Amino acid sequence: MHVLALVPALCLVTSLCFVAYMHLSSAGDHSPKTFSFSWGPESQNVTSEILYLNMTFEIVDEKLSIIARVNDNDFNGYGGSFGDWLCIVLDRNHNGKIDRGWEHGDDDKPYILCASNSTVEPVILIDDVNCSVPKKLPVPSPYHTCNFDPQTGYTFNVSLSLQKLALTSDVIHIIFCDSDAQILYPPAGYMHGVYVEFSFGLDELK
Ligand SMILES: [Ca+2]
Ligand SMILES: [Ca+2]
Ligand SMILES: [Ca+2]
Repeated sequence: MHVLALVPALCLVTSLCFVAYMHLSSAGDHSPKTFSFSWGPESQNVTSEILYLNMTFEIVDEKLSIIARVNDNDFNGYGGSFGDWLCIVLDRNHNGKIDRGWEHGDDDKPYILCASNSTVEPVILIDDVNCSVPKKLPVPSPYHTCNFDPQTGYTFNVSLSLQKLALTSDVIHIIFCDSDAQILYPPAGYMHGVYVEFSFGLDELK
């Protein structure tokens, strides 16, 4: 049986306004978990409408499957820059938190997932909304594929080896960068998109 619960957004650290997130799950059968986030038009420039970011987590063939849907209104692939991209940061150094900053920002080795199905390494998570990447061309991504529908926006399909990650914490940090968007200047710094950080409930997927 599906259970729909509206969960107070207490575990989020995003500085921007968002409405809430919903957790849609099936009780006790290890089925996918979906978290839905939204931002009003006044708190993002990705779209002139409400921006939705829906994240679905599932374990498939010993891998962590993440499907991210975001209703950006304009495709931007690689073209002299990185275009639009999704950044996923997991606690890969097993210290129970997402590491940021020039000194420790690569400790958790962020994944940069470009709209053009490419990626680039290494990456530093500088702060909540910004990454530093090397000046080199992106390469085909072994982690994800990305599709764009003009009506509904992006769907990122991500697959990561749980064995390699060996996660002891399920905190996750997500940035969506819309390279077409005008920069916003929230207190956390400048940004072309939005970010969230939350726990996705890894144990409940197993
Ligand atoms: Ca846009
Ligand atoms: Ca875009
Ligand atoms: Ca960490």
